[in-house]
Amino acid sequence: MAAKVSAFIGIGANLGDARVQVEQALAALARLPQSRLTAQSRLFRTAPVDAGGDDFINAVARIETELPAPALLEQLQALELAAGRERPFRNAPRTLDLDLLLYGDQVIDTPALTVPHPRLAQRAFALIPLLQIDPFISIPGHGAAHQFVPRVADQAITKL
Ligand code: A4P
Ligand code: MG
Repeated sequence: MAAKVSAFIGIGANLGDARVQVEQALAALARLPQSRLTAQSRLFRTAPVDAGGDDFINAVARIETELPAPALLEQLQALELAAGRERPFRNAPRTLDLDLLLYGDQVIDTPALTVPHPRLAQRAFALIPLLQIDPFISIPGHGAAHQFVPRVADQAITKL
């Protein structure tokens, strides 16, 4: 049996009924193979960062998984597709965006996958829900995640 890894997944949506999309994504994450949903943040309304369109609904989920990171990314992309995600241009409004934020304490740098997510520490919409689940979580290579909060203090985020 493969070792279990604790992985954090960032969920975002700002097209269609974003709140429903995020809630359905949480339910879908709970059904991933070889995985168990062990924590979920509240839902947050956030102003777009480096993106246009409406406000986003964001959340973070923690799963315990036996899936290797590339297989987990494939599962996340299949869920995005099932939610009707289209990619007309980078950072376009999206029905559902699932990002692998952290995969245990692993550092992964391949063409398809960068973990920790390279923009995690700069974005309130990922950092704040992550810290709600685990205030003492570390970002491998960067140290305690909470130290980055003051740097994102200008980004609008409210709890639903
Ligand atoms: N990829 C590499 N590493 C990862 C990873 N750790 N997790 C690759 C997920 N994917 C990863 O992703 C493009 C490619 O990144 C994938 O094919 C995968 O192999 P994408 O989801 O198609 O493109 P994207 O989402 O437009 O780009 P990206 O880089 O995910 O954008 P960001 O940086 O995640 O930003 N503002 C608010 N308020 N809330 C948001 O949720 N999201 C974005 C997206 C911008 N502004 C936002 C929000
Ligand atoms: Mg993405």
